[in-house]
Amino acid sequence: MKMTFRWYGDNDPVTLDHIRQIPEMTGIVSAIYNVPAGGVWSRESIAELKKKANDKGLEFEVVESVPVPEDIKLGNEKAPQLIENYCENVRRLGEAGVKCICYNFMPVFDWLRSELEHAHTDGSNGLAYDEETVLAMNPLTSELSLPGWDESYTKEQLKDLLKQYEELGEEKLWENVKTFLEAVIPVAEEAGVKMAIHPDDPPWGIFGLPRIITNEENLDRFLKLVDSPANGLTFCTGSLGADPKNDLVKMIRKYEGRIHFAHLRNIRHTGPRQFMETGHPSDCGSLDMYEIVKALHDSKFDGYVRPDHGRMIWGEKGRYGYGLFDRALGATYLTGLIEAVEKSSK
Ligand code: CS2
Ligand code: MN
Repeated sequence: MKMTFRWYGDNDPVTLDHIRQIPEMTGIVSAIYNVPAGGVWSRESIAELKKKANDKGLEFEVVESVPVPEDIKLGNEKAPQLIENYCENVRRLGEAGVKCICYNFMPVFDWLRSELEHAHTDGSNGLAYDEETVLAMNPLTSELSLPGWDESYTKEQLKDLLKQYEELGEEKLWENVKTFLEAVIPVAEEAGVKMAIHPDDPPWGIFGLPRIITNEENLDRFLKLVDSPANGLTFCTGSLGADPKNDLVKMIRKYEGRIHFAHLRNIRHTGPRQFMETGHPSDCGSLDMYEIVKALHDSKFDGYVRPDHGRMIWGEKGRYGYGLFDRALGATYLTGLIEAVEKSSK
C-alpha cells in the first residue's frame, strides 16, 4: 500500500514541504483546479503539477478528482461531447504516468454536512452531519444554505438542478453512469489508468436527489456495469461507514481486485442519520480501522491509501477537512497499522 496525501495546489495552505516530511509519504493526490468541470486539462499543466511533486521527492500517480459535469450525470444533449472531453483527460493523465483517477457521480453536492466546526470535548473541531438540520435547509423550500455549499450556483439555478434530478430519478442515473463507463473504461484500460469511483457521502439520497453509490447491493451492480478491473472503487470508509448497515470489512473482502484507492478515516455514529468525523484511530469513532486495514491486506490490496478529512487541532485554521495536523497524525497512525498487519501475517 502506498501512503498519499491530498494536495490542493499552490493555493493550499498545506505545502509540499509539509507533506514530504510526513514519514513514509510516497506521493500527492491532486488535480488541475483552474479548469471548470467538463474542460480538457492541458498537457503542460499536468506536466507542471507532476514536476512540482517530483521535485520534492513525491510521486503524482493519483488524481482526485476529474469531476464529472452535471450534464453527463443528467445525460442531456451536451453529454456526448463532455464524455469525449473526459476520455481525453484520462488519456493525457495516463501519458503523464497517472495510475488512478478518483471521481464521483453524486448529483449536485459533493459531501454534505450540517456543521463544519462541530466542537469536540478536547477543544478540537470537525465536520458533522445531522439529517434533521440538513432537511430543514432544503433549497426547494427554504432560503437557508448549509455551510460549504457550492457558491457558484444561484438559489434559482440550484432549484432548477434539483428539479431536473428529481424528474430523472435513480434508474435513469444508473443508465447515465453506464453510458459514461462504457465510453471511459476502454480508454482507461488503454491508458493504463484505474478508474476509482468515490461513494456518495452520506450514502443515501437527500432532497429527492438520487444517489446510487451507497451500499453493497449498489456497488455490486455498479461493478458489473462494465466488468473490468479498470472500473473500480475508491473505498472511502468514512462515506460508506456513515450508514451502519454497511459491513465495510465484508465489502473490502468481496471487492478484492476492484479497490484501487482507499480513504481511511473514522466517524462516530451519534444517532440515526447523525454522525461526526473524529480522529482516525479506531477508539475515536465507530469504525474498526484495524479490521479495515487487515481486510485490505488480506485481499492483497496494493493500491493507494490516504488519510481523509481531519479535524482542526492545535489551533489550525484551514480548508475544512483538509488541514495538515490531524491528517498527518492520521497518516502516521495508518502507516503503523499497515506495518503491524503486514509483519504479523508473515
Ligand atoms: C471528499 C470528496 O470524502 C472525500 O474524500 O473530500 O470531496 C472526494 O474527494 C470526492 O467526492 C471525490 O470525487
Ligand atoms: Mn473520501
